[in-house]
Amino acid sequence: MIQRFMTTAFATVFLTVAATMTAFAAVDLQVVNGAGTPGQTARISLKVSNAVHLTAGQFNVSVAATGAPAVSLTAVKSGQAITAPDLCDGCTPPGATDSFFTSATGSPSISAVFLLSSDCEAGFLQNGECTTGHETGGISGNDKELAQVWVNVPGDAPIGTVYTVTLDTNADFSDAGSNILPVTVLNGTLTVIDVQKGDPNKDGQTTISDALIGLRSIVGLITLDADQQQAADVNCDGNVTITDALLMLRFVVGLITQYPCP
Ligand SMILES: [Ca+2]
Ligand SMILES: [Ca+2]
Repeated sequence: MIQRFMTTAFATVFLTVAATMTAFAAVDLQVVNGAGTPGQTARISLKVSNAVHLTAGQFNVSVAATGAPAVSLTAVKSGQAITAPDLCDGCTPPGATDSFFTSATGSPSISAVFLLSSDCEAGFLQNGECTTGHETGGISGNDKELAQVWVNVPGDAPIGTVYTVTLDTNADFSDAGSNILPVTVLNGTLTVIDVQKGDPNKDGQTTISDALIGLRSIVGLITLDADQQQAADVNCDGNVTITDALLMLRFVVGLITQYPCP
């Protein structure tokens, strides 16, 4: 009797462990809330967390607001996490359309498919399959920018409009070992703004490009329009100077998270 109980107990433990080993943790796919100005292109960032050698998947993004003019989604492009030359074949710098990223265009929703390389540690490839735990390809970690969704904000979109950005994964993601990974999505928003501090190129975020615009205007290579002048004057002293450019650079690298004035 005791022996049968023990056998059953061991079998239960074994099955539980086996089930745990084959159940993969969900990858989180998140919309980073963004902003855009009317008549300009905004980039909505999609980040993944809990990724372990994420190599493939597909998703759909919709951007809509009740009663507001419809946006046009022009492309899904590679994110900052996809920079390593060995991460995919034929990769180009972030923001470019990569061969591994295919997307449909031109409507309030867009679908994309991505496929990264799935490498294996030397000596662990047997019969064409990589031994579990020895995959090396794909994206791993948290807060990795998988993609940027490029959105044309309509010229007549009222300031303050909040578009809802909805994600849908109609197929599970998979890892370098071809294991199916469940996906948890977190939706976000795209807010229509007039002028955003630190964003003279009006793409909804501060990047190195904005700091360079400030620097180029300081040395007279370019002339800023009124909106750009207001966006690049991040300390609100009425002029665009080296101080503003440095503040934007500090923002880009994360040394500051907000500007001295709104
Ligand atoms: Ca910008
Ligand atoms: Ca200034």
